Amino acid sequence: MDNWYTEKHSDGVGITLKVTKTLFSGKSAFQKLDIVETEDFGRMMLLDDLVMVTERDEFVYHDMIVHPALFTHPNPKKVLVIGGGDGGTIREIMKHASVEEAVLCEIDGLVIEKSIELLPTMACEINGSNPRVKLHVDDGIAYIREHKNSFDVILVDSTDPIGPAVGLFEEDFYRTVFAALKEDGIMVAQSESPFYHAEIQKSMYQNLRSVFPIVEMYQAFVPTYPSGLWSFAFASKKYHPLEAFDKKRAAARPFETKYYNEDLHGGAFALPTFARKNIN
Ligand code: AG3
Repeated sequence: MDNWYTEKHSDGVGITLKVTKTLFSGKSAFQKLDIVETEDFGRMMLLDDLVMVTERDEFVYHDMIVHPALFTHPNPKKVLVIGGGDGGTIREIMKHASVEEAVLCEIDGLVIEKSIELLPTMACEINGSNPRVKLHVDDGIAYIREHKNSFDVILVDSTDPIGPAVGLFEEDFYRTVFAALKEDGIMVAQSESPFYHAEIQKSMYQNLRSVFPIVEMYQAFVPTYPSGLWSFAFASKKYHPLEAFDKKRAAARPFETKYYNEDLHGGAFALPTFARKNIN
């Protein structure tokens, strides 16, 4: 008897993966958490029945939430991740030698604990082995309120705007992020699918533009997310992601990336017309 898991993307469409084993299934104070073994995509983590990561395609999302900002900022030293309890985002940040300290502020301690136990290829830098990484199990909104003018880069690695992540898409939150960034700081937030989440994107980009002088959307292909076409919001006080980008530095990076590269950096900001229209 086969066991298939479906995340519905609309009332008539979904993505279905064959599950060979359940590794963990439980509930925290915030959400439902499942980690399963799939036939084709390695281990997969679900929060409230939505696909968060799979071992096979997480490199796309984690490369793309981190490297565009860290190669645009000329010297990122202090980086904050809000959410991101699986550790994949921190793993990519740690490849940048300029970064002296990366803080992970994740609201749900169970996500961190189970990722360390069951998703070691992602959680390899949040297991206590790296002194450059600090963990805070805390509400990201409360945390940044208390850290003004502190970070070069803030990455918002959240779930969809339902449950604990709702506040992370609001204008008030972006004002708090703005204040927590240094004078030339950059924020990147995952910004859902241009194909399925037009309404969310419209209000999210409007909210961002009322706070940040530079706001651009860029995209990446994540096979297991709704429609596969995923996006990120690049919001910046000073550095434009294309004009301030040092292509030579990105090309000379002393580490491997599986999706990001210096040519893709520019290409990712070129948007399909329907997506560009929706947010402008
Ligand atoms: N962040 C989740 C993106 C949202 C996925 N949405 C969905 N499947 N409906 C991923 C966290 C990775 N560090």
